[in-house]
Amino acid sequence: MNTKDRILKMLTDKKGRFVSGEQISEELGISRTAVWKHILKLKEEGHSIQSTNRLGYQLVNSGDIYDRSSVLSKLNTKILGRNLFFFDEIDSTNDELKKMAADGAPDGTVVIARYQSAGRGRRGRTWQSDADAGIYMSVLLRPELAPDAVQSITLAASSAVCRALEKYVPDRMGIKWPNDILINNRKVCGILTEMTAEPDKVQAIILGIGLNVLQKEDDFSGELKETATSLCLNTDREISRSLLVAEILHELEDLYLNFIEKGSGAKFMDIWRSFSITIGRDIIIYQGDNKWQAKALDILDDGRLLVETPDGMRHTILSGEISIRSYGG
Ligand code: BT5
Repeated sequence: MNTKDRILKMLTDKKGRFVSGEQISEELGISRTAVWKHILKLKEEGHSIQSTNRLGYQLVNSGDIYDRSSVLSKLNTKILGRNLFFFDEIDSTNDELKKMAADGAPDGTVVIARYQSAGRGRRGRTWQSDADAGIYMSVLLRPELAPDAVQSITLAASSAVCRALEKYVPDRMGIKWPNDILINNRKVCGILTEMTAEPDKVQAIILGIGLNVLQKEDDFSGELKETATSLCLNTDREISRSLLVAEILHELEDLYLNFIEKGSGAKFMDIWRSFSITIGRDIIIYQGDNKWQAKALDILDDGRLLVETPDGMRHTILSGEISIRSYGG
């Protein structure tokens, strides 16, 4: 294989993701200028290669291009994503959007990044946000709601993501309370909802969605090797991240506007329940240092989980972590 073909092979192996000029030059023992010349030749030959100074080169077909214009070209929402910011790199899309919200950004503003250097989960945990592997997106909502309605918005978000993903993964996908979307019991998506509010009124809800899309098994490190998965590891369908973003925003807008107009979350609660892998299961609940067993009976409209302990007592839980004892059983 000549050098040019080896470059094409490297790009093909990583299709849909960027390979840096530095990596190619090191692996093939050629200068970065030489890499660039070979890339030009490949483009002349008709290969569709996207290049950016910072990230390098990426083999694409038109569906794979992931940037602001490609998302906008697929968007069919009225509000969500109409004010759209797209970053190559950012600390956390939630943090960026929080600043924009404080500066008066409108309802429906969306921030997307290809890479997050400080992606966050709940309670100070980290969200692994490899460059160009996933969707890292935050949505600003400014509903006329009381602060305690925020948990409902989180349920609307997980329902919307499931609706967008179900054609890629028709079965084996489900929601673990409150917000983890799992495929075959491995986490593919996490949602981080944050809020600023006055005592009786929400000012801004920042809904952060982290979705693993193009990661291969080797891309996950540490505990995630056992616990995480990506969409492409579970589907044979072509995936376009810009289309997925547009689909998620479309589903979310549908559920959000329905919630606001009707004053009821019945629509997304039905969807949430249909995707739930929590209801009906024996679970372990972790709250602070305490850990207890129960059976999950239902989810209430405000997002609390209704459980029954072995002594027959019923309780509701507003927050915490659970693990499912009888998953798949
Ligand atoms: C979440 O937290 O699941 C919410 C994650 C939200 C991430 C998005 S990305 C866009 C926006 N900007 C941000 O900075 N954040 C949001 P939690 O339930 O606390 O789960 C965190 C745990 O999930 C970690 O402690 C790991 O165990 C696991 N984890 C981390 N990265 C993961 C990944 N890429 N895939 C699957 N699991 C992951």
